[in-house]
Order: sequence, then C-alpha cells, then structure tokens
Amino acid sequence: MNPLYDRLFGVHAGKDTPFLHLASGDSMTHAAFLRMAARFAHVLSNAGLVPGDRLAAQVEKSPEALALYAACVQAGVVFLPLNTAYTRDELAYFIENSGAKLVVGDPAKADDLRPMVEGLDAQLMTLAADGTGSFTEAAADKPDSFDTAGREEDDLAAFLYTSGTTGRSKGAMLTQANLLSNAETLVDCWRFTADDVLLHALPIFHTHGLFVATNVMLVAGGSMIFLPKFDLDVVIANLPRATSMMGVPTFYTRLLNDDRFTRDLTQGMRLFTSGSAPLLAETHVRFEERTGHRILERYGMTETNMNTSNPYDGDRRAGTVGLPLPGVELKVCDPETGAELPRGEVGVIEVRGPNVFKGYWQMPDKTAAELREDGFFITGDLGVQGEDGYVTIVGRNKDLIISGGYNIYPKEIEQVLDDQPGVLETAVIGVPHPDFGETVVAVVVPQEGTAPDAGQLAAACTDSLARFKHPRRFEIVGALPRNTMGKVQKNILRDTYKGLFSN
Ligand code: MCA
Ligand code: AMP
Repeated sequence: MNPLYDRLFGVHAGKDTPFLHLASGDSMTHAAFLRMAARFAHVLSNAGLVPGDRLAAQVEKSPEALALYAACVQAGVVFLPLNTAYTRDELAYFIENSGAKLVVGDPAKADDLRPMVEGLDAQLMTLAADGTGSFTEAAADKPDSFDTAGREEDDLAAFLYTSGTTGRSKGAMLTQANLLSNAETLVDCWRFTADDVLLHALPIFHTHGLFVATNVMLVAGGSMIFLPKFDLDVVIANLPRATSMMGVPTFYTRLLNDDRFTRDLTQGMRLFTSGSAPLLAETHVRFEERTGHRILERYGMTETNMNTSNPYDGDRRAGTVGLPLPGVELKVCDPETGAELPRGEVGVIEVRGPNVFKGYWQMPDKTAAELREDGFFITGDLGVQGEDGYVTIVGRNKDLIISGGYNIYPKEIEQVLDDQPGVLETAVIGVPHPDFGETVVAVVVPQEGTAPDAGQLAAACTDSLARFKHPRRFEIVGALPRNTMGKVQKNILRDTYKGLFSN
C-alpha cells in the first residue's frame, strides 16, 4: 500500500486519456506519463535510494520534471523541489541540511554544482527543460513498470523549505496524509472532475503549483495545459482551451492590463482561483467587471497546504480568504498569550487539521515554537474572523515580504548587506509594487565617512541570493528609526517608502 501513489497516480494506470497538453501542441496520456515515472523510479532505486531517502530537484518545469515527483512517490523517496532561481550557495544549504542522496539539476549548471554536491556526499544527475540529461539517459532502457514501495499515510512524502525570520530555512516535513487529505478536500470544494482542463502556468517547486494545482488535477483525473511559465501571450492563446486556472495575484493583474483579456476569451472557463499572496479587492472587482467571473481566493502555507477558501457556490467575498476548509479548525489568538480571541478581533491565525505538517526537519526547537502540542500551528498571519466565519488577513506577525507569490525573508538579505564594506547596518522592507504586489527595498546606513555604492551592494547579492530576493532599490540614510527598546521600526520605513513604485 502507498496511499499517495495509489490515489494520485495508480488509479490512472492504463488510461489513454490526456494528462498533459504541452505548449508545442503535443500531449501525453496518463498511461504514458506513468510509464515514464516508473522508468524514473528504477533510476532512483539503481542509484541506491531507498524509501525515506531524500532527492533534491532543481529543474525547469517539464513533463519529465513532474514525472520525477511521481517517481519519488512510487519509490517512497522524499521529494524536495527547489526554486530554479536559487544560487549554488543557497542550494548547498538545502542539500546539506536535508541529507539528500541524489540531486537532479540543470545540465547547464552541472559543472558549477558537481564539486559542491559531491563534497556533500550526494550524487548529481541532470535533467534539462527539454527532457534531456543524464537522468533521462539512465532511464531509457528501464522497464515501464515498477513495484510501488509500501508507505503509510504518516510517512514523509515531501520536504519543502521555508525561510525563517531568524536564521536559516526550515524543511517542512509533509506526510502522504497531509497532501492527500488536502487535495481530496479541494477537489470536492472546487468541484474538479475528469472533464476539467487546468491552465497550469505556476512553477512546480512550491505548494501552489505542485500540491494545489497538480495533486488536485490528479485526484480529479482531469488534464492540464502544462506551460513552462506564466507568459502572457501563451496564457491568452491557451485560455479558450481551459476550464480553470490557478494563479498568484500577479497573473490576474497582468491579464487585466492586457486588452486581449476579454469576457469572450474566458467564456469557457468555470473557475479562477488565487492565492499565495493577497489579492487586492480592487483586482477582484475589476476582474468581475471585465469577465463576469468572481475569482475564488483561498489561503494556505507551505506547512499546512490550504486552510481556507471562499465558497464555490455562495458569496466569494473580495478581500477575504473565505471559510475554513472542511476538516480544518481555525482560531484567532492573542499574539502574546496565545489565548483564543472572540470573533471580530484581530490576532494571529492558528490552524489544526490533517493538512498540518509533521514539523521542521531536525529542528525540534523551531517545531516546538510554531507547532503547539495540541496540534495547532501558529501561522504568523494576522487575521480576523467575522461572525459568519469569513476570514480576512490583515497583516503579518512575521517579517516577510511576498513578491509575485515568492516569499522573501528580510533577515537573509540584511545578513548579506551588513557584511559589505562601508555598511553599518541595514533594514530590508517590502513596499507596494504594481506588478509583484510587494517588492524589496534595502535601507542602508553607511559607516561614518563612507558611501557604499548601490552597484556594489547589488553585486554582493548576486553571488548568494536568488534574483527575486534582490533589492530593487537601495536607500542610503543617516540612521534607522528605532523604538525605545532599540528595535528598528520597519512600519515607519514602509510608510516612508511606500510610494517608490506607485504608478
Ligand atoms: C521573477 N522575478 C521576480 C519574481 N519572479 N522578482 C521578484 N518577485 C518575483 N516573484 C525577476 C526575474 O528574475 C527577472 O529579473 C524579473 O523579475 C522580471 O521577470 P519576469 O519575466 O517579469 O518574471 P516572470 O518570469 O514573469 O515571473 C513572475 C511571476 C513568477 C509569473 C509572478 O514569479 C511566478 O510564477 N510566481 C509564482 C510564485 C508561486 O508559485 N508561489 C507559490 C508559493 P531581471 O530583473 O533579472 O530581469 S506556495 C505559497 O505561497 C502558499 C503555500 C500558497 O498559499 O500558495
Ligand atoms: P509560504 O511560506 O510560501 O507557504 O507562504 C505562505 C504565506 O503566504 C502565508 O503565511 C500568508 O502570509 C501568504 N498567503 C497565502 N495565501 C494568501 C492569501 N490568499 N492572502 C494573503 N496572504 C496569503
């Protein structure tokens, strides 16, 4: 028994129905996809991986990249997908921390990665966006079927790393049951069926594109228009073939800024969902005016998958993230005492349910700090729940920037900038941005008598931080505002610089 494999993949064995429609016009059936995944599972097992071992994948989105996920589930290997923008330094931490035995990376980066990967006692294989590489070469002569590894619902299926407000990233351990329960709930709530065609333009290295979008479509038995990335022209060209799309708010603002995006173009669609970052109520309203569709906004986290959703039938309320999903308990608590607050009061959102992860890999202290013994997870999001149950997120009790749906932890950038010559201290903040929702600004205090150069500071980020984390602006100031306790008042900085990118 391997509940996740059986329910997501095994049920489609032998089905000649389409699973992936590619931008090239080709498509791949469920059966062909499963045969490829089985060949890949043999490669994992030949490489010495046994159930419970970790595989780290930093690969471009492709059918092969998705089959790598399926192969891990079939072989019982814990899948650790990584953002393709991560630098070698960032990658080294994930490989070392997770103890990954096998790393699958882009052939173009192999020479750069190999010494680091091998130095960490891992093997490196390659997989390119076009499906070529040493991994697929090794799979070519393997059998089309694989004896699925036995796994229990409580066994680990994936590690997804999430940054922390202090220190390094934490590996969120997700079990088979976490993933399966959430996918099944969402299929029901959002009415997905085998007739659905999901326009999939999200990356597949995060919860949204991999677990929300892909797992839901696998459970439903539908198909996906599987695009390498969100390219506006390609998305517009493909919308008439789709019945649904899941996106981050940037997808929707980009579509609305294009005149080709009309009511006619979306007439075959039955559902647009949004999440990963706040969708402005204004975007929701403009979207409905343009297309007649009300975007269904939901709220989740890497550690919990999805927690709340606006209803499929009923009021999809702009500016809210809807109601707790079936099986998910949600309460709003006092940030200081943890005591539950009455409806209508703002506090920290806590959630409990089969969706909530098992803890952070080898970080018992961090797990204990965020996951209560009674099973409630402290999200760090500030919200309020109305008398009618609708939840509104009003802010964050954590120092986090969300840019185009990617999470960025200021501390990580501050640590890089503080190490630069001539820098006394820095404060990194998020400010409103018309395309990305929020973007990164670094406020820098130079050491006396020096004048750090923005170009040098930017160059320092290039080596150690993924491009999406780089500050889009460096503001040089004499001192940072502090409260009486000496803590930097980022709210004042956010207010000062809030207009930097406004239209
Ligand atoms: C790309 N760039 C970015 C971002 N993406 N910078 C800041 N924030 C970003 N999100 C950089 C590129 O490196 C490039 O740098 C420049 O911005 C312009 O690139 P562009 O071509 O415009 O970007 P894009 O390729 O169109 O990507 C934008 C995007 C993409 C479509 C919004 O970032 C995206 O697909 N985001 C989705 C993220 C996601 O799936 N999040 C889910 C996390 P240069 O200046 O060098 O040109 S899961 C989650 O949060 C929870 C669980 C949940 O609830 O879902
Ligand atoms: P991640 O750590 O990538 O899983 O990001 C999770 C965070 O994204 C949550 O803690 C929220 O702060 C934010 N988030 C996700 N969905 C929404 C939403 N619909 N509205 C506001 N914030 C959201």
